[in-house]
Amino acid sequence: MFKTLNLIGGSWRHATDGASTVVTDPATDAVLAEVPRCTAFDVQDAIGAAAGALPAWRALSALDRAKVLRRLAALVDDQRDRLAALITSENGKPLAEARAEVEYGHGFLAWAAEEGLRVYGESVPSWNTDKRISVLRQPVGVTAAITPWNFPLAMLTRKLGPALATGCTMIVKPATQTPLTALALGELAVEAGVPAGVLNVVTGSGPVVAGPIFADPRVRKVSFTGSTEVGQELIRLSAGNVTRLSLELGGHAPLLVLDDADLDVAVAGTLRAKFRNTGQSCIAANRIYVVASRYEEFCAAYVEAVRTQRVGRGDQDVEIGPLIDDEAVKKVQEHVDDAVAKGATLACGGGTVDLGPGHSGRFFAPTVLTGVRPDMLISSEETFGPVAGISPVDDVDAAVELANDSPYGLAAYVFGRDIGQVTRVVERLEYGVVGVNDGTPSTAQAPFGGMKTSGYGREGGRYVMGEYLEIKYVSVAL
Ligand code: TXE
Repeated sequence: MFKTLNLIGGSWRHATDGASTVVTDPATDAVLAEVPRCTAFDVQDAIGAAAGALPAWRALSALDRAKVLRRLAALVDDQRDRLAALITSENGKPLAEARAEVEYGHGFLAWAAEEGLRVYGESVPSWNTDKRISVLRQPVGVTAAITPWNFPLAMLTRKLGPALATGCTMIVKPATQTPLTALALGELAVEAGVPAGVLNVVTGSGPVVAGPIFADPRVRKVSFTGSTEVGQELIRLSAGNVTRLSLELGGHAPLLVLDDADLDVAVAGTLRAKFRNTGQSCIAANRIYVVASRYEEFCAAYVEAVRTQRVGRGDQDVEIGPLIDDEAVKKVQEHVDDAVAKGATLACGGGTVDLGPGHSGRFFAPTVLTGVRPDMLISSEETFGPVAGISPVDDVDAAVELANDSPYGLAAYVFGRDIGQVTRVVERLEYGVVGVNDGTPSTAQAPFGGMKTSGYGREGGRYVMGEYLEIKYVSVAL
């Protein structure tokens, strides 16, 4: 086990009032650890530590910061088995997926370390020949990250890497269900030589942390990944000090299977796009639209593939782990029941699976519903579970129209072979990420983020660096 106390200003601390919360394994209900339930004073201390560490950290050369981040990335890589086991124990995901998350999360640190060396300013030719215009890009300052439980490591490294690379300091608040991975990363950061106060990790309730963060004018930026409702609350809280925000919120990804799609590629891609992380992903394919000419064939092959998915504890050889908590089970069941009541056909699954002693009641059978219509909850709300809803569509235009008919705009998928048709569809989709014959498009080198109520800001690639940089224009009269 890694550290289980809060990291504030380089020291490991209990909450000021001694309060703590128990972290449990969603697969077994076993108690994993107790972590502090931080108070507003702890958060204020963390802000003070981050502000105190800022001048020295931003004054370092980008190369010196890169050296620290490279060491952190190397430590994450060295500790991948321990980290993966920790992710599986607190999140429930199958070990193979936890390992993939560590590799994916490591990528953001490795990428940011090098991208931080390429934060260029600009010299702009002035129309006034007696003036010189230059543009500087400087760290925004103290930042905060509020992260979700579905990818406890990767959702953090994609914020932490660029923040530290650009010369910002950070306060991290992980999800209450999965604080251990964030604390482990804090421990590795200390070992890598991240100076005291540059990274602080506080565990506790969202509102308790958000209050002091948005009330303090020294915190210049907050990066949040989580639900749209909480994102909207953060927008309101950010008004007081006009705190900068990046928001990666909910999604309701459409997946289009076109008339000339390769069946095997479409089935395998849709399986990953829907069931990865037991469907608890903001880019999960929640609406599968198949053109009528391929509908029966696709549904038959897909149901057969879904039936092979093994359900069980993440430390066993399975594809589907438990849902994160009882509330999630309730919501997923409600969505399935609503769809069936409104006329969808249950092709497989449909409810929780009893795996016997030593297992919690949070295992939900991989489920496929066919004949799904827009009035069903599953068509508009994020199910966040292993439930695939498939609908037939007349043609490609109808598919695009339905795909765009959503308040969300995070990810979309297209399966088809005609490059012309696929290109036109991609250009019409109102989504920030599009996978073409690709069910797993996320990677550290590419910008990830959404449109509409899925939020704003981009994480990954060179684009994320701008999220942690201020632009300063300097005019010099000669
Ligand atoms: O998210 P929350 P929850 C979606 C998904 C899921 C639903 C609810 O549909 O079923 O949201 O999940 C912190 N001020 N996504 O309840 O509440 C919280 O402690 C400040 C999509 O877990 O948004 C955690 O650290 N912070 C998503 C983080 O916000 C607050 C991933 C996310 O929790 C807060 C997760 C507050 N008032 C859920 N309230 C994605 N985009 O991948 C909570 N938090």
